Amino acid sequence: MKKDFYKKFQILHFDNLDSTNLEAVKMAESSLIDEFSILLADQQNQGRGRLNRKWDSQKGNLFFSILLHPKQDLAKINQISFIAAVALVEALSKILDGEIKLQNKWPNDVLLDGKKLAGILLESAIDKGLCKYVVLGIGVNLKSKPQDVMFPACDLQAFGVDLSPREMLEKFLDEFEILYQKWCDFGFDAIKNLWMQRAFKLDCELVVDGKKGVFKGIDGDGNLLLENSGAIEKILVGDVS
Ligand code: BT5
Repeated sequence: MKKDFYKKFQILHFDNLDSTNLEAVKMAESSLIDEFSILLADQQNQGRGRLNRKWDSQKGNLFFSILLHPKQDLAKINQISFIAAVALVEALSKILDGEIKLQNKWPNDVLLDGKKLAGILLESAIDKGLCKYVVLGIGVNLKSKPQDVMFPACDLQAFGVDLSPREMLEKFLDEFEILYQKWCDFGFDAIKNLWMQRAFKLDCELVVDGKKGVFKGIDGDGNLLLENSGAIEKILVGDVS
C-alpha cells in the first residue's frame, strides 16, 4: 500500500481490496485512519452497492472511499451522497463536451447520456444518537462497464475521455472539498438546487419500486417527492426504473 496527500486528503492506495467501503469501516472502527483519509483500490473483489448488491469493479475504473466526521444532526447525514453526486457532476462537466447530458438519478447515481456512469454508497456508524463517522464510497466507470445490470451502464472512455483513476479522483476532490465545506457552513439548500438542476426525469412520470407518479424533486432530507392524483408522497429508499 502507498500513502500520500492530495490537499488535505491522505490517500491510501491499494492494488486490491475486497471493498474500499468495508476496509474503511474496519479501519475507522480501529481508529487507524483520520477524517479525510481516502482508501483507493485498483480493483475490488467484493465491491458493494446499496442493499448488499454487487458493484462490478474491473481494473481501470475508479473505486474509493472517504472517511468523514460530519458534525451535523443524524437526519442530515444522507445529504452527503447528494454533495458527492454534485461534486462528481461538476468535475465531469469540466471534462466532457457540453453536448453530452450529465444527470443525477435519485438517490445516488450519476448518468451520462442516460446511462449509469457512477454509483455512491454512504455508510455510517451511530453511537448514542450521534454520528461516529461516515464512509462515502464512490465507483466511476472510466474504462469499462458491466453488461448485465438493472439499469444500462456506460464508461467515460466511450465518450472520448481517457483518465486514470487517480486523475479522476483528484478532479472529484477539487470540487468535493469546496462543496462539503459549503454544506458544513451553510447547509443543504445550495447543494439541493445544484442537484435538482440536473435531476433525471424531473416533472416526468417515473416508477419507484412499482409506484407510479410524477417526480417533483427532493425535499430537504433528500427524500424523493412523487406526485399522484394531486397528493405528494415522500419516498425514503428505493430504485427508480
Ligand atoms: C450503487 O449501488 O450504485 C453504489 C455503488 C458504490 C460503489 C463504490 S466503489 C467504492 C466503494 N466500495 C464499495 O464496495 N462500494 C463503493 P446501487 O444503487 O445499489 O447499484 C447497484 C447496481 O448497479 C447493481 O445491482 C448493478 O445492477 C448495477 N451495477 C453494478 N456495477 C455497476 C457498474 N460498475 N456500473 C454501473 N452499474 C453497475
